[in-house]
Amino acid sequence: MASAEELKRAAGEAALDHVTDGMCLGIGTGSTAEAFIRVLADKVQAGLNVIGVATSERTEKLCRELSIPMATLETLPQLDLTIDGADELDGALRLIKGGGGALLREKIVAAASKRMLVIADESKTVETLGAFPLPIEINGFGMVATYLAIQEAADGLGLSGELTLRRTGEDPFITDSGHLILDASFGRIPDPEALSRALHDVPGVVEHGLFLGLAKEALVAGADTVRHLTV
Ligand code: ABF
Repeated sequence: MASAEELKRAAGEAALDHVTDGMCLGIGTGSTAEAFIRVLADKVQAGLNVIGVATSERTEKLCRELSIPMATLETLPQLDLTIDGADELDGALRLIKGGGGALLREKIVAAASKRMLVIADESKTVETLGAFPLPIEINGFGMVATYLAIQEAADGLGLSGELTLRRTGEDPFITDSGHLILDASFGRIPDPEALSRALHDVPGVVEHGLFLGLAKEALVAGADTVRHLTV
């Protein structure tokens, strides 16, 4: 039985087949993305010519430590391909992301890319999104009002559940963009598009972890193979 680390590495290695010389790459956050970064760095050392745009300070730091040439969206506003992990993916390649706290920059980078390729181990595949609590990035001003407005919006869709302020130890977790995250345990989300629209209508919500219509391909590592899913 392959270990989780072996599955992540297998997905990362399979993603390399989609990286061609001269590409401008969006590079994701999380342990699967980091497995990809490490194998990408080996290829760069061997002469592969790419330039990366990071989706978090953590990713930026790792890529620079591994001598992967990096830029920012300011200088590279249109990317060829973003490779990133996910917390959940369904059959339509709708995703829940943000477990790593980087959803805002991840979504901006993915949207600035011609293609988004998700890399994940098979434990991330689900029939219906929602077992993983949905991360919602909020401004933080008037947090209680935002909290109540999110609950009301979800209630309007027949969803309910705990909204938990994400913490690092005792302190609220602060994203790279200076925001807070509420993790919403709504349970099964039968209509992610409707929830996405409802959340975007809540003042104070900066972004959420539903990635809809962004990923058209995924590499899913299982015990003895890496499946290439497309929609
Ligand atoms: C990041 O990767 C996050 O959006 C997502 O939560 C995380 C998945 O992490 P891992 O690959 O470590 O399971 O893109």
